[in-house]
Amino acid sequence: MRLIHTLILVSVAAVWIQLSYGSEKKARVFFIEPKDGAEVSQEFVAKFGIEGMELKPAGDMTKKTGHFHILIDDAVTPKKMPIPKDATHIHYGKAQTEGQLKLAPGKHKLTLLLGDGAHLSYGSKMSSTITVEVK
Ligand SMILES: [Cu+2]
Repeated sequence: MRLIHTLILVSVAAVWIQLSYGSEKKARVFFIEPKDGAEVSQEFVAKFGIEGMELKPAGDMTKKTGHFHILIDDAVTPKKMPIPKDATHIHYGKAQTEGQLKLAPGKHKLTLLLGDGAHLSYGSKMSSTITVEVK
């Protein structure tokens, strides 16, 4: 009887660890639109997706939450570093899940990056980069 109880406890613990570790590991951000390599017009709407973490407006310091940023032709801000606020680093501090972009014709690299309530980068693990061809 005691052995069975121990076995049940161990398997419950194993499932719990797997679930919590699994969700942590799976957290990601991604572009819903446009798709990588897509042709877009100079003004277009980008849509953002997130899994395993939650969106909160800037200023909200709840753990494992944040807001989106779009980096235009720029490198991912290193983890825990402040994401600059300039023409190539756009903040979606109201927890928006889409934004209108205006780009010059040609090839552009767009990086979606999650930052916390204080605009500190979650690093490359919480980023996603695509290339678009602006007509
Ligand atoms: Cu920000």
